[in-house]
Amino acid sequence: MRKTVLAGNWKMYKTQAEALEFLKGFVSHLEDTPDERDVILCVPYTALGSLSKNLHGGRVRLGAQNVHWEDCGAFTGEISAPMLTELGVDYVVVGHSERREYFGETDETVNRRLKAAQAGGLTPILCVGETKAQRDAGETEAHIFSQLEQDLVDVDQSKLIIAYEPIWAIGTGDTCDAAEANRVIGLIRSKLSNPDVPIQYGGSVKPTNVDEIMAQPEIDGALVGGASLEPESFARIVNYKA
Ligand code: G2H
Repeated sequence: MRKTVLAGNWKMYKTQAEALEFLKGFVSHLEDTPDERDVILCVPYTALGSLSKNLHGGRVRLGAQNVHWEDCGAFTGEISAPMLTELGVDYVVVGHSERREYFGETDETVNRRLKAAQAGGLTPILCVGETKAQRDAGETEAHIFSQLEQDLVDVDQSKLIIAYEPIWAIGTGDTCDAAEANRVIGLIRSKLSNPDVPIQYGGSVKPTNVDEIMAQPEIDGALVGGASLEPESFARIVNYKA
Protein backbone atom coordinates (compact mmCIF):
# COMPACT_ATOMS: atom_id res chain seq x y z
CA MET A 1 0.00 0.00 0.00
CA ARG A 2 1.64 3.25 -1.14
CA LYS A 3 1.55 6.34 1.08
CA THR A 4 0.26 9.72 -0.06
CA VAL A 5 2.84 12.43 0.61
CA LEU A 6 2.28 16.15 0.13
CA ALA A 7 5.45 18.18 0.62
CA GLY A 8 6.14 21.88 0.42
CA ASN A 9 9.58 22.94 -0.77
CA TRP A 10 10.08 26.51 0.37
CA LYS A 11 13.45 26.83 -1.34
CA MET A 12 15.21 30.03 -0.07
CA TYR A 13 12.09 31.73 1.24
CA LYS A 14 10.92 32.73 4.74
CA THR A 15 12.69 33.95 7.84
CA GLN A 16 11.99 32.19 11.16
CA ALA A 17 9.28 34.74 11.99
CA GLU A 18 7.62 34.28 8.60
CA ALA A 19 7.81 30.50 8.95
CA LEU A 20 6.04 30.56 12.33
CA GLU A 21 3.38 32.89 10.96
CA PHE A 22 2.82 30.48 8.07
CA LEU A 23 2.50 27.50 10.40
CA LYS A 24 -0.28 29.11 12.43
CA GLY A 25 -2.38 29.84 9.35
CA PHE A 26 -1.60 26.57 7.64
CA VAL A 27 -2.57 24.32 10.53
CA SER A 28 -5.85 26.19 10.96
CA HIS A 29 -6.79 25.43 7.34
CA LEU A 30 -5.97 21.72 7.36
CA GLU A 31 -9.05 19.53 7.03
CA ASP A 32 -9.53 15.96 8.15
CA THR A 33 -9.36 13.80 5.05
CA PRO A 34 -10.84 10.32 4.66
CA ASP A 35 -7.47 8.88 3.68
CA GLU A 36 -4.13 9.27 5.42
CA ARG A 37 -1.95 11.98 3.87
CA ASP A 38 1.56 12.75 5.07
CA VAL A 39 2.28 16.48 5.18
CA ILE A 40 5.86 17.73 5.08
CA LEU A 41 7.37 21.22 5.09
CA CYS A 42 10.87 21.31 3.59
CA VAL A 43 12.16 24.64 4.81
CA PRO A 44 15.46 26.57 5.01
CA TYR A 45 17.83 25.28 7.70
CA THR A 46 17.37 28.49 9.69
CA ALA A 47 13.64 27.87 10.17
CA LEU A 48 13.90 24.20 11.21
CA GLY A 49 14.55 24.72 14.94
CA SER A 50 11.72 27.13 15.65
CA LEU A 51 9.21 25.25 13.50
CA SER A 52 10.17 22.00 15.20
CA LYS A 53 9.39 23.49 18.62
CA ASN A 54 5.99 24.63 17.41
CA LEU A 55 4.71 21.49 15.69
CA HIS A 56 3.58 20.01 19.02
CA GLY A 57 3.51 16.48 17.63
CA GLY A 58 0.85 17.38 15.07
CA ARG A 59 0.28 16.20 11.54
CA VAL A 60 2.98 18.31 9.92
CA ARG A 61 6.49 16.86 9.66
CA LEU A 62 9.72 18.66 8.85
CA GLY A 63 12.14 18.27 5.99
CA ALA A 64 15.42 19.92 5.01
CA GLN A 65 16.45 20.72 1.45
CA ASN A 66 19.89 19.09 1.41
CA VAL A 67 22.24 17.01 3.57
CA HIS A 68 25.96 16.28 3.46
CA TRP A 69 27.28 12.71 3.21
CA GLU A 70 29.62 12.99 6.21
CA ASP A 71 28.42 13.32 9.82
CA CYS A 72 30.97 16.07 10.52
CA GLY A 73 34.18 17.48 9.11
CA ALA A 74 35.81 20.42 7.36
CA PHE A 75 32.97 21.12 4.92
CA THR A 76 32.23 24.83 5.25
CA GLY A 77 28.58 25.65 4.71
CA GLU A 78 27.31 22.07 4.84
CA ILE A 79 24.83 20.41 7.24
CA SER A 80 24.83 16.73 8.25
CA ALA A 81 22.12 14.18 9.01
CA PRO A 82 22.75 14.12 12.81
CA MET A 83 22.43 17.92 12.88
CA LEU A 84 19.05 17.64 11.19
CA THR A 85 17.62 14.78 13.22
CA GLU A 86 18.60 16.60 16.42
CA LEU A 87 16.18 19.34 15.32
CA GLY A 88 13.32 16.89 14.78
CA VAL A 89 13.73 16.68 11.01
CA ASP A 90 12.42 13.47 9.39
CA TYR A 91 12.84 14.12 5.66
CA VAL A 92 15.31 15.71 3.29
CA VAL A 93 15.11 16.70 -0.37
CA VAL A 94 18.08 15.33 -2.30
CA GLY A 95 19.13 16.09 -5.88
CA HIS A 96 16.64 18.85 -6.60
CA SER A 97 17.27 20.18 -10.13
CA GLU A 98 18.25 23.58 -8.69
CA ARG A 99 21.03 21.88 -6.69
CA ARG A 100 22.11 19.94 -9.77
CA GLU A 101 22.04 23.03 -12.02
CA TYR A 102 23.43 25.78 -9.77
CA PHE A 103 25.54 23.95 -7.17
CA GLY A 104 27.32 21.23 -9.11
CA GLU A 105 25.32 18.34 -7.68
CA THR A 106 26.08 15.15 -9.63
CA ASP A 107 24.51 11.71 -9.60
CA GLU A 108 27.51 10.55 -7.57
CA THR A 109 27.02 13.17 -4.84
CA VAL A 110 23.26 12.62 -4.91
CA ASN A 111 23.88 8.94 -4.26
CA ARG A 112 26.22 9.71 -1.35
CA ARG A 113 23.71 12.12 0.18
CA LEU A 114 20.86 9.60 -0.15
CA LYS A 115 22.84 6.92 1.66
CA ALA A 116 23.96 9.32 4.40
CA ALA A 117 20.41 10.56 4.90
CA GLN A 118 19.11 7.02 5.36
CA ALA A 119 22.01 6.00 7.60
CA GLY A 120 21.23 9.03 9.76
CA GLY A 121 17.54 8.15 10.10
CA LEU A 122 16.12 10.56 7.51
CA THR A 123 13.79 9.65 4.65
CA PRO A 124 15.13 11.26 1.49
CA ILE A 125 12.95 12.72 -1.27
CA LEU A 126 14.99 12.09 -4.44
CA CYS A 127 14.20 14.47 -7.31
CA VAL A 128 14.62 13.36 -10.90
CA GLY A 129 13.46 14.93 -14.15
CA GLU A 130 14.36 16.03 -17.65
CA THR A 131 15.12 19.40 -19.21
CA LYS A 132 13.09 20.86 -22.07
CA ALA A 133 15.92 20.06 -24.49
CA GLN A 134 16.00 16.43 -23.35
CA ARG A 135 12.22 16.16 -23.71
CA ASP A 136 12.28 17.71 -27.18
CA ALA A 137 15.03 15.30 -28.22
CA GLY A 138 12.99 12.29 -27.05
CA GLU A 139 15.46 11.57 -24.25
CA THR A 140 13.10 11.87 -21.26
CA GLU A 141 13.03 8.18 -20.36
CA ALA A 142 16.74 7.56 -21.00
CA HIS A 143 17.73 10.54 -18.86
CA ILE A 144 15.49 9.62 -15.93
CA PHE A 145 16.49 5.96 -16.06
CA SER A 146 20.15 7.00 -16.01
CA GLN A 147 19.53 9.24 -12.98
CA LEU A 148 17.74 6.42 -11.16
CA GLU A 149 20.40 3.86 -11.98
CA GLN A 150 23.21 6.04 -10.63
CA ASP A 151 21.41 7.75 -7.76
CA LEU A 152 19.95 4.58 -6.25
CA VAL A 153 23.08 2.41 -6.00
CA ASP A 154 22.94 0.75 -2.53
CA VAL A 155 19.99 2.95 -1.50
CA ASP A 156 17.31 1.32 0.68
CA GLN A 157 14.06 1.56 -1.27
CA SER A 158 11.97 0.86 1.81
CA LYS A 159 12.83 4.32 3.15
CA LEU A 160 12.61 6.51 0.10
CA ILE A 161 10.32 8.96 -1.67
CA ILE A 162 10.86 9.96 -5.29
CA ALA A 163 9.67 13.19 -6.89
CA TYR A 164 9.34 13.39 -10.67
CA GLU A 165 9.98 17.03 -11.51
CA PRO A 166 10.19 17.87 -15.21
CA ILE A 167 12.59 20.82 -15.11
CA TRP A 168 10.69 22.75 -17.77
CA ALA A 169 7.62 22.78 -15.49
CA ILE A 170 9.37 24.11 -12.37
CA GLY A 171 8.31 27.58 -11.29
CA THR A 172 7.14 28.35 -14.82
CA GLY A 173 3.41 27.87 -14.33
CA ASP A 174 3.76 25.38 -17.20
CA THR A 175 2.50 22.16 -15.53
CA CYS A 176 3.22 18.81 -17.11
CA ASP A 177 -0.02 17.32 -18.42
CA ALA A 178 -1.37 15.08 -15.62
CA ALA A 179 -1.65 12.03 -17.88
CA GLU A 180 1.92 12.50 -19.08
CA ALA A 181 3.20 12.88 -15.51
CA ASN A 182 1.29 9.69 -14.68
CA ARG A 183 2.94 7.87 -17.62
CA VAL A 184 6.48 8.91 -16.64
CA ILE A 185 5.88 8.06 -12.99
CA GLY A 186 4.66 4.61 -14.05
CA LEU A 187 7.93 4.16 -15.96
CA ILE A 188 9.93 5.27 -12.91
CA ARG A 189 8.07 2.72 -10.80
CA SER A 190 8.87 -0.03 -13.31
CA LYS A 191 12.58 0.58 -12.62
CA LEU A 192 12.31 0.23 -8.82
CA SER A 193 12.83 -2.95 -6.85
CA ASN A 194 10.22 -1.82 -4.31
CA PRO A 195 6.82 -1.04 -5.91
CA ASP A 196 5.64 0.73 -2.73
CA VAL A 197 7.98 3.73 -3.01
CA PRO A 198 5.73 6.83 -3.03
CA ILE A 199 6.34 8.85 -6.20
CA GLN A 200 5.33 12.50 -6.23
CA TYR A 201 4.85 14.89 -9.09
CA GLY A 202 6.50 18.32 -8.80
CA GLY A 203 6.42 21.35 -11.06
CA SER A 204 3.92 24.21 -10.78
CA VAL A 205 1.44 22.25 -8.66
CA LYS A 206 -1.25 24.65 -7.42
CA PRO A 207 -4.74 24.62 -5.89
CA THR A 208 -6.31 24.72 -9.36
CA ASN A 209 -4.55 21.64 -10.77
CA VAL A 210 -3.90 19.45 -7.71
CA ASP A 211 -7.18 17.52 -7.89
CA GLU A 212 -6.50 16.38 -11.45
CA ILE A 213 -2.89 15.51 -10.67
CA MET A 214 -3.81 13.51 -7.56
CA ALA A 215 -6.54 11.66 -9.48
CA GLN A 216 -3.84 9.92 -11.55
CA PRO A 217 -3.34 6.34 -10.39
CA GLU A 218 0.47 6.36 -10.43
CA ILE A 219 0.86 9.71 -8.65
CA ASP A 220 1.21 9.42 -4.88
CA GLY A 221 1.67 13.04 -3.93
CA ALA A 222 3.15 16.38 -4.82
CA LEU A 223 6.32 18.35 -4.18
CA VAL A 224 5.17 21.95 -4.22
CA GLY A 225 7.34 25.06 -4.48
CA GLY A 226 5.72 28.43 -5.08
CA ALA A 227 2.22 27.37 -4.06
CA SER A 228 3.47 26.07 -0.69
CA LEU A 229 4.52 29.54 0.47
CA GLU A 230 1.05 30.77 1.30
CA PRO A 231 -0.89 28.93 4.07
CA GLU A 232 -4.30 28.78 2.39
CA SER A 233 -2.85 27.78 -0.94
CA PHE A 234 -0.78 24.90 0.46
CA ALA A 235 -3.63 23.81 2.73
CA ARG A 236 -5.93 23.60 -0.32
CA ILE A 237 -3.33 21.40 -2.00
CA VAL A 238 -3.08 19.10 1.03
CA ASN A 239 -6.90 19.08 1.26
CA TYR A 240 -7.18 18.09 -2.43
CA LYS A 241 -10.50 16.52 -3.40
CA ALA A 242 -10.09 12.82 -4.11
C1 G2H B 1 9.65 22.23 -8.28
C2 G2H B 1 8.65 22.71 -7.34
C3 G2H B 1 9.03 22.31 -5.95
P1 G2H B 1 7.27 24.84 -8.15
O1 G2H B 1 10.94 22.72 -7.94
O2 G2H B 1 10.05 21.37 -5.82
O3 G2H B 1 8.56 24.11 -7.45
O4 G2H B 1 6.06 24.20 -7.55
O5 G2H B 1 7.41 26.29 -7.80
O6 G2H B 1 7.36 24.58 -9.63
